[in-house]
Amino acid sequence: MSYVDEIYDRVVEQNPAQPEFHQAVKEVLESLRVVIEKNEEEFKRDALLERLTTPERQLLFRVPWVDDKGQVQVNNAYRVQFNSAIGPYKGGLRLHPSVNLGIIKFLGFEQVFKNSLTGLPIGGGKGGSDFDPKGKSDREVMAFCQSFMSELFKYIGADTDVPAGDIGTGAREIGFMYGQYKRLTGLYEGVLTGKGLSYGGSLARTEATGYGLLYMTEEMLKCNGVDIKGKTVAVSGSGNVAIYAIEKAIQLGAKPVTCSDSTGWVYDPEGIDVALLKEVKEVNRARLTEYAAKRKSAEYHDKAKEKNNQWIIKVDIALPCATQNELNLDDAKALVSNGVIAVCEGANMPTTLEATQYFQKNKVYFVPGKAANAGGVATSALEMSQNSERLSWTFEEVDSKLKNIMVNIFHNLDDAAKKYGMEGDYVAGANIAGFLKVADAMKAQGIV
Ligand code: NDP
Ligand code: 2IT
Repeated sequence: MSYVDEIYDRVVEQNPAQPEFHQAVKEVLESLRVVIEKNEEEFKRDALLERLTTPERQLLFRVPWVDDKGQVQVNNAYRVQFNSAIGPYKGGLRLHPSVNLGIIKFLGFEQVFKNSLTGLPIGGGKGGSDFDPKGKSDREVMAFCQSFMSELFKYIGADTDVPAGDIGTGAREIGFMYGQYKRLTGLYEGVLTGKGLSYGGSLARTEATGYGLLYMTEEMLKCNGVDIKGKTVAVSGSGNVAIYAIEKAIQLGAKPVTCSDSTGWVYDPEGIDVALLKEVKEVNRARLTEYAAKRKSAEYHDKAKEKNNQWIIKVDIALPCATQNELNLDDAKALVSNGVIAVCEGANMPTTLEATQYFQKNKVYFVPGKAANAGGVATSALEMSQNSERLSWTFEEVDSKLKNIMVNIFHNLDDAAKKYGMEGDYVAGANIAGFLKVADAMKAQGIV
């Protein structure tokens, strides 16, 4: 059995009931096969793949907090410090009822390669809890965040591990967590990113993941002779990533016509009204029914009543920006039969392995999340730089650095795919380019 296959079996055996983690490892290992097989003996002797697929440290802790009725609630929380070969652990905190150790491990594993691709000195980590901020009062969210940080603060720091936002963790949650970290440690340091502008946040971090996704999509299409202008776009999700993907798509002359949340989706043939979407989601924290009620051209589809989702709409470009495995083989078939040109992942692993392979077989340009959504963490690293030098850069400065980073990532993965004889396979290109830097740093640092 080859070393790559041996490692995949080992991961499945040692991490039972963690299907998302297995899936993320499988995708990466398949891409790395060509690289590993060239030098299998050395990689095997150094147990490089065992170390790469085993987190350096995994923290599991309970988070007790008191709800508005005086009832004590207890949530499970996690921080997986996956790999620090190229910099301090860096990655978001997810707050969603579906969170478990396997989900956090898949996200942490992906983050290692993503952060490497940015070209910036950040290692990979991820954390979160099964706490659901939806429907909670601000006081309840604060109680949770303070209790969560009362445990987490022992393990993080501006030079060791720097968490940030992810699903369910936005500016409000980061603010409460930052306040508690400062209170407990007395340190005013860049221990979290995605902070508010009044206390060390970076301009353009809010927009960065969505904008970066569009910079990547534009560059990838341009290199394949396609102009993004005038193209129709299906977006899923209506959170931080989706909103700013829609905003930048409009700025680039494309037309986003869908968005979604966990209860329904909207088809708006006139093009999504991004100002209205921000009001509904960012200000009112409401459902998309409110968007549809205020917008004549919008059709609302209730997920509980219909089997279909937004991927049945005929579009040129699909940008899944909600959550993992939200685009399956049937969805891929619908998109391909409607002539989709490109799929770029705003979320982490939103496309199943079968759907990804179907796109690639049908010559759809496909850019995986670890490259396409890297603008968020890259701008987090720019926030860390600004915090270290105690300065803040203008919006234009951060945005232009973000754009350069996304264009560079595309060329790095494109070149890696070509170098290993897989031209146009951006999944392989991203995994290989991300891996090579981490592997080199791990080798140089000895057996640790
Ligand atoms: P938000 O919490 O801001 O938004 C998430 C969106 O996805 C909401 O519209 C939410 O709907 C929907 N959603 C979440 N879970 C599910 C589910 N199980 N089924 C259906 N819909 C769901 O999160 P973000 O926009 O920050 O994150 C979206 C994705 O992008 C995630 O995969 C995240 O890991 C990834 N990402 C985020 C980055 C960032 O900087 N924020 C950076 C890189 C990647 P509802 O409100 O109804 O729950
Ligand atoms: O998945 C991701 O890259 C994020 N949620 C952002 C991480 C970060 O540290 O900004």
